[in-house]
Amino acid sequence: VPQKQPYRTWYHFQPPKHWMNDPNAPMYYKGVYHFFYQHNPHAATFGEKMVWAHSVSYDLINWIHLNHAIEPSEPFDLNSCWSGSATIIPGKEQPVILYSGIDDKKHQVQNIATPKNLSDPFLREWVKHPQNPVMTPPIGVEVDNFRDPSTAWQGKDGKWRVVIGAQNGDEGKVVLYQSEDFANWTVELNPFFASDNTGVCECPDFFPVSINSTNGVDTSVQNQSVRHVLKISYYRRNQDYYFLGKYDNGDGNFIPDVKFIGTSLDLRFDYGKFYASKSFFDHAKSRRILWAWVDECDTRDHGIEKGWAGLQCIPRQVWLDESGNRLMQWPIEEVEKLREKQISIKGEKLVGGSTLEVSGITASQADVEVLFELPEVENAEFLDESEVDPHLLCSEEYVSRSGIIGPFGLFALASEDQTEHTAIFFRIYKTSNRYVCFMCSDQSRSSLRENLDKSSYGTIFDIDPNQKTISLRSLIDRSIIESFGEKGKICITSRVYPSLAIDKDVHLFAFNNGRQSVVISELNAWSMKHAEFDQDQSIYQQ
Ligand code: DQQ
Repeated sequence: VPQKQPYRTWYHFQPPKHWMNDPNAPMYYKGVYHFFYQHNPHAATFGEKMVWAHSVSYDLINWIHLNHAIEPSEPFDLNSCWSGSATIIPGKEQPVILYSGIDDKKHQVQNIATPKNLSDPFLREWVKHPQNPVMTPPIGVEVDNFRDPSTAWQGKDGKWRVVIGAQNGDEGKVVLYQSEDFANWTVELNPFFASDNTGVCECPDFFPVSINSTNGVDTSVQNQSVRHVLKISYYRRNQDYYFLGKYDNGDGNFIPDVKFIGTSLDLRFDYGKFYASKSFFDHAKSRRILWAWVDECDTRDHGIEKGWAGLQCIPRQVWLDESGNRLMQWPIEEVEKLREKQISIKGEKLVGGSTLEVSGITASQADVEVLFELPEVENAEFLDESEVDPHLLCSEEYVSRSGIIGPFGLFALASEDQTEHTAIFFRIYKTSNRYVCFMCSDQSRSSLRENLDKSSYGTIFDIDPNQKTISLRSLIDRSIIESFGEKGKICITSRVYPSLAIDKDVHLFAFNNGRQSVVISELNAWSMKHAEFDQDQSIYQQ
């Protein structure tokens, strides 16, 4: 792995080297957080013999890497150990992993693995169940599109249920299995969820959220004070979507509030680079926590050259907002332990066309929170939504082109003269019947380097006609920026590879390209320290 590593992160989870993709079986067990992930131990590219790598932590920020937990070894997983989830069996207090195997016939089957030694606090060794595979592709599902078992939940009837991602022709499916003993599973013939011409549903996640608390609830909770979330990774769109709805295992099915429509109005955890996400219930702190794979936006060859590929987002707490119609996310509070050297700016006016440098922190690894005061929103420019695709409004020419209220926000990972910068910004419009705000992350000027994916991300959300402020938080870490608008109502994660804005040459600016002034009511920024990544002494050299 080359010495010069301008893009490796200081505080985001990544393996010592080579390729990482999906989060697998994240869980909390007896005081230890476990994180497993899809890993190619031989190269910085997705491989033919994927393994489950394994790390443990006491705070979800500092990690100890262990030996791989599950590797191809049997006819039912000889050609790879693909994604899956953990379920803590009550009573026995034993974690059980369900994972997808690519078997010796290249079919996708579901297997069980359990800890070899429950008194090992790190659960270093896992053994495969003698009855594997416990699920093989059912009728109506393609044998190479049947994968990614979720965490299981127990219905009021005591039976276990689990959902699996699948495809049948153009139809994406989420298939439901049931079991009395967690070893013998039977398929439900009608799909738990289906969506036309979306392609395969990957990494389904199904969990309850409380309607009157930001606390998480255990996966099996079913009562009047929860709603349910079904999340799906759509392979064809390379994006994660979620549906809120009603579920009662009595009548068996999940009834989503709305259907998938394929526009920016669909609900997504994150409107940027964010895939294969998976949640778990952290009962130590009563939190629902979400992990997601953040892939690279540079070329395969550059991944090979730099010797690694793939990050995870900072784990996020997830809860239902007051409206009950969307989820909120926020970086776990533990990440704030890395903050040092705080600077504050208060009551600073940003007139149209101005930028203000946020100096005094290491802008290459930073945590910045801003509260912007808005001018009267009825002065906003008019938007005819029927005329323009919201995504276009986040594209390059809109950042430079001034509006009335916005674009305003941050230039992150910026070079001193701003020839390189990633713009994270808001822009307010009024439409025929309401006021809306765009939140965008525009990577088009993030780097002078070529052959990078510099597409812009963004989405639109309603605001109150007398809205006075808008907040933004960005976690900046050398080649990843995770942005949270309106306290986590809208999240956008981006990957950038600056050629000038590296380490001490990185700057951070607040900017306002709108004709109307906005005020930085309060801005707090911190340098972020390294998180600790150690190797367990029992690890064999890969
Ligand atoms: N990645 C895994 C699959 C899953 C896909 C293989 C999603 O199990 O469907 O690494 O990124």
